[in-house]
Parts: sequence; C-alpha cells; structure tokens
Amino acid sequence: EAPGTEQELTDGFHLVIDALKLNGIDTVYGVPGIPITDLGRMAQAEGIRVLSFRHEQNAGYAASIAGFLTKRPGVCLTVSAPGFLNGLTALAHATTNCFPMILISGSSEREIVDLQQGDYEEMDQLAIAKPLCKAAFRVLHAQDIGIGLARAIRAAVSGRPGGVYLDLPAKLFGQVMDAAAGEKSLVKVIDAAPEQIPSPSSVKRALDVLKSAKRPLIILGKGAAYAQADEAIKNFVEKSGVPFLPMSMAKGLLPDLHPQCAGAARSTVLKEADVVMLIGARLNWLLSHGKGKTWGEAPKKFIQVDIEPKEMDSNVEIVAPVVGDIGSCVSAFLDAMGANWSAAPSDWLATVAKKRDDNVAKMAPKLMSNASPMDYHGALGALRAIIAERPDTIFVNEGANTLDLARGVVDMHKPRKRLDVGTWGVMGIGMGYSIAAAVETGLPVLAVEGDSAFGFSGMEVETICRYKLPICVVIFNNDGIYRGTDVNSAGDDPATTVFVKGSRYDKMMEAFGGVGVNATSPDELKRAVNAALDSGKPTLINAVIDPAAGSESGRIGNLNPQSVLKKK
Ligand code: OXT
Ligand code: ADP
Ligand code: MG
Repeated sequence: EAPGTEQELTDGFHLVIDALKLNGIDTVYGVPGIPITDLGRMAQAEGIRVLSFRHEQNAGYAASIAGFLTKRPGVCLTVSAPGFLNGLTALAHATTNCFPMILISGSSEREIVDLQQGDYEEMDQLAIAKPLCKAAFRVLHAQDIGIGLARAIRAAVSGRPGGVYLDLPAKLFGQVMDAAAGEKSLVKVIDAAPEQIPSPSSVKRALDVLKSAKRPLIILGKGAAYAQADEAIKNFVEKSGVPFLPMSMAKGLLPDLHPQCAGAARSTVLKEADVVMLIGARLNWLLSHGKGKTWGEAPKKFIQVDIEPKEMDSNVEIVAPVVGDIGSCVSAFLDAMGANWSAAPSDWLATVAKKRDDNVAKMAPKLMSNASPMDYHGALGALRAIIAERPDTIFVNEGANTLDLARGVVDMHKPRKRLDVGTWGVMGIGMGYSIAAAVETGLPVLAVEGDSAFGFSGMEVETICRYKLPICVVIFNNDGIYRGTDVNSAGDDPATTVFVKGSRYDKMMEAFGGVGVNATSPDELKRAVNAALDSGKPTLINAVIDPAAGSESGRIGNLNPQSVLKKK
C-alpha cells in the first residue's frame, strides 16, 4: 500500500446490508437489541425499511406473510436466545404453510456457547432451529456473508417454499475486510425459484383421468394462490368447465361468485366427486386426509399438482401426480387440452349449482339480521357488503367462530386478498399479517379478529399507529374463547374460556393516537369500517357480539377429545 492512501474497509454490518439490498430485500421485520440494534439502524440508514415490532413472533408472522404475498423471502431480525425463540414459532409456521421466510438472529460467542459457560443469552440456536425449518446456516466469517445469504434465499424460495434460519454471531458484525474484496464476495442469486416443468407424460395422464370423470372437482389451495399464475389458473378452470372448491386462502383466486365456484356446496362436492384434481392443496386435516365420511362412499381418483414430489401419496393414492410449479403445470394442461375439450357433464354442474344456490339462499336472511347485540351473521353481513364494494381490501381473519363463519360469509373477489390462520389454525397471526399486508401491498387492510385471537398480538396496535398504516381492526367481542357464557361452578375464579365482560378494546387504540369505535349494531359497524377505509387511519372497532352466539371450537368442535368418564 502506498503511503498516504488509506485502504477502504467494510465490515460485517455493511456486508449483511449490502447482501440484502443486492438481492432486492428492501424490508425487514424485527425487534432490536444486542447484538443487532446497530444492524437495524444502519440498514434503515441505507434505505431498507426496518419495521420495529413489540414482539418477535408478530414480526415473524409479518415476514412469513410478506413471503406469501411477494414470492420473495420475508425477513425477520431478532436478538439471541429469547428473541430467537420468539421468532422461531413464526419460522416453523412459515415452513408448515410453505411460505418463504428467513429468520436472521444474532447469537452469542460460539466459543462460550459451545463450552456452555453461560454467555449473555446463550443458546445453540442453529441446532434448535434445524428441525423446524427447511434449512439452517451459520456465518462465521465476514467474507462468507454473501454466500450465507444467497444460500438462505435460494433455500427459502426454491422448490416447496419454507422457512430458513440464518445465524449471525455477534462477533461477525464487527469483522473488517477490504471493501473491494467484500463487494466481490457478495452473491446476487440468479433465478432463485427456477421454473419446474412437468413431464409431458404426467400432464397427459392427468388430463386423461380428468376427461374420464363424470363428476370432476378442482380444489385450489394456497399454493395456487402463492404461485401468482392467476390468469393461467382461471383459463384452465374455465376451459375445463369443472367446478372448483377454494381452500380458505385460495378464495378469490377465481371470484367466489364465479358460476363454477362450489365453495357453498362443499360437503356435496367432496362426497360426490369421482375425480378430484388438487392444485397447490395438501390432503391434510383440512381435507380430512382424503378419506372417511367427508369423502363419501363412491371411489375417487386423485390428481395432484404440486412442486413437492414427496407430497404425492401422503394420505391416499394419487393416480396422476403432476410435479412442477403450478404456473408451468397449468400452462401445460392448457396447451395439451387443445381446442375441443368438452366441458364437465352438465347434470353434475346442475347438481353442484343447485346445492350451492340452496345454501346461499338459506344463509341470506341471517345476513340481514340487525340484532343488537350482534350475532356473527349480522356483523359479517355488513362486512361482506363492504368487501364486495372494496374488493382490493386485504382481509385478515382469525378466531374460531369469527374465522369459520367469516370464511363462508365474506366472499373474496380477487387473488391473495384473504389471509388467515393457515395449516396450523394458529392464533396470533392477526396484527403481524395486517402490518406486512399493508406494507408490502400498499392496500387497505381489514382484520376481523376474535377477541381471544386478537389478544395474541394485540400490543402491535401501537406498531400500527406508529407507522400510520391503513389498517382497520374489527374485534368480534363475545367475551371469550368460542363463547362468553361459561361459568366455573367450583370456585370464584372465572371459567377458563371467558374474559372480562364488556371489555372495550377500542380504548387500546386511542391510547396510541388511533381511532377507536364501539359498535353495537351492524349499521354502526358498517359506518365505522367504511370511515376507517376511507380515511386510511389506524382504527380499532370493538364489535359487541352476543356472548351466546358462538359454538365450541367453531366448525371443528369434532376435533375435541371427549372424556369417557361420567361426571359423578
Ligand atoms: O356444504 P355444507 O352444507 O357442509 O356447508 C358448508 C359450505 O358449503 C357452506 N358455505 C356457504 N353457504 C352459503 N353461502 C356461502 N357463501 C357459503 N360458503 C360456504 O358453509 C358450510 C361450511 O363451509 P366451510 O367453512 O367451507 O366448510 P367446513 O366444513 O367448515 O370446512 C372444514 C375446514 C376444516 C376446511 C374448515 O372448517 C376450516 O378451514 N377450518 C379451520 C379451522 C381453524 O383453523 N380454526 C382455528 C383454530 S380453533 C382453536 O384451536 C382455537 N384456539 C386454540 C389455540 C390456537 N388455535 N392457537 C394458539 C396459538 N393457541 C391456542 C383458540 C385460543 S380458536 C381460539 C380462540 C377462539 O376465540 P375467539 O374469541 O378468537 O373467537 P370466537 O370463536 O369468535 O370467540
Ligand atoms: P391449503 O391449506 O390451501 O390446502 P396447503 O398449504 O396444504 O394449501 O398446500 C399448498 C401446497 O402447494 C404445498 O403442498 C406446496 O408444496 C405447494 N406449492 C406451493 N407453491 C407452489 C408452486 N409454486 N407450484 C406448485 N406447488 C406449490
Ligand atoms: Mg371470542
């Protein structure tokens, strides 16, 4: 080095930030603290949007749904041990739901952790994360940051998407290296999720089975929504003429009011179909594992379109597996169908349409109820009309009755507008999802939350107010979990499923400068939600629901184990 010329240096902090930016990651969800506080500050200074949450689990859920909405990994940043563990639930959730996400956690001194000498927030995080995610990596040297992040991104989004853990020990951030060498060490990931073209023979086999059907059914799952192949899927479904059943987060991929939609004839189509084509949906508990009472007596043939070959035959035999990405698979179907594909048999279409129309007609009067306190249908009838008028609104939903009834009542009109508890039926996604949905899409968000469900992430209303996000939270306040009517006959403590009666969640919002409204009738609710969506102001509406209106566990009460002992 010539005297007087100073070598330009970079360090671990800057390399992490540069690697994120190089790969188009422009948003990070997290909670600051040792050893990542400065990383967050510097990232913000370098133009990354860093959203600070009140609890890592909510930041993690935000990152997971950002991944679902964008097909890029959502990033969650946490401190060591406890912060890492708080984020880990969300990472496991992302993996279970096939959402791409990267949990980046700072960690303590390797030498001390491995000798278990009791470092500050000591934990062998890499080992703990491994079984709960798709891949887990640790970077020890500044020159490996580029490779580490590239591996994390590729692992998260390629094949079946999922969660990836990236461990960054505190010591890494301060490591310095030559700036030019540092820049060279970064990796821009090329074609992170390559197309996966299905084999022509698998496409032909699938179409032959579909063509042979007398009562075909297409089930669209959230994998199909994730794929962002909306046009191809719509064209394929319409060309096939086959009735389709959307799983919860696939609602709106084709509109719920589409003439082929069988959402309101669910029991009938599952029981009576003879050929079922699954597109980005697994035959897990939500589809009764493809067998048993739900699926009726008649033998069924399953076609499955999925990027994950190991998903095939997981619960029942798949006679026509089609392995590939959904966009490529559905396009291949369209090509191979040719011009003369004959639509599904008309008697079957008529059967499905009749059942659907009967169910819709049966529900219609309930939605008109203007009773006060409200029941679920009265309140949801108001919200359904709002979503019909504002179809771009992102609808976030959790709870038991609040979830199950909203799923049926509130029609979705556009893809990826309904976000909910997903594969685990997990409570706590509400505020994290809402924040990320607003941040990633710029669209208004309506979060409809059971009062219990809301409690799992409720403190994030401060975050919503701080970032002035266009989120309207409606709490279906029925004084408790499922119902607010339980009593404890054995003592003075309240029953296990009830909360303080008549709580006013709207006051929480006012504490942080947001708008709070107490709504006791569908009309009041409608006015308040419309005002919130018009103004874009953070709003929380306490919707007072009859405590006796719900049922135990909503639509899945049958999953509760029963005691065989008679009470004395
Ligand atoms: O065809 P049929 O006749 O069968 O009719 C069907 C459709 O055809 C018809 N339908 C329609 N009719 C008319 N018009 C329209 N538009 C229409 N659309 C449909 O309606 C019926 C039903 O249709 P659906 O819904 O499609 O079908 P079905 O049979 O329900 O589908 C089956 C499933 C399994 C696919 C579906 O039920 C489903 O997706 N379920 C998801 C359930 C779920 O995930 N629940 C959340 C978990 S519950 C429980 O675990 C809770 N906890 C424990 C807990 C959790 N979860 N997490 C954590 C971290 N800790 C603890 C807790 C604490 S819930 C909970 C809180 C609850 O309290 P809250 O206060 O929050 O909420 P409230 O209950 O409101 O008080
Ligand atoms: P749902 O709960 O809506 O039924 P699941 O989460 O059970 O949906 O299933 C989603 C499926 O979609 C997973 O098996 C996953 O492998 C698959 N998948 C996700 N993305 C794609 C994609 N781009 N192409 C093909 N399959 C995908
Ligand atoms: Mg409740």
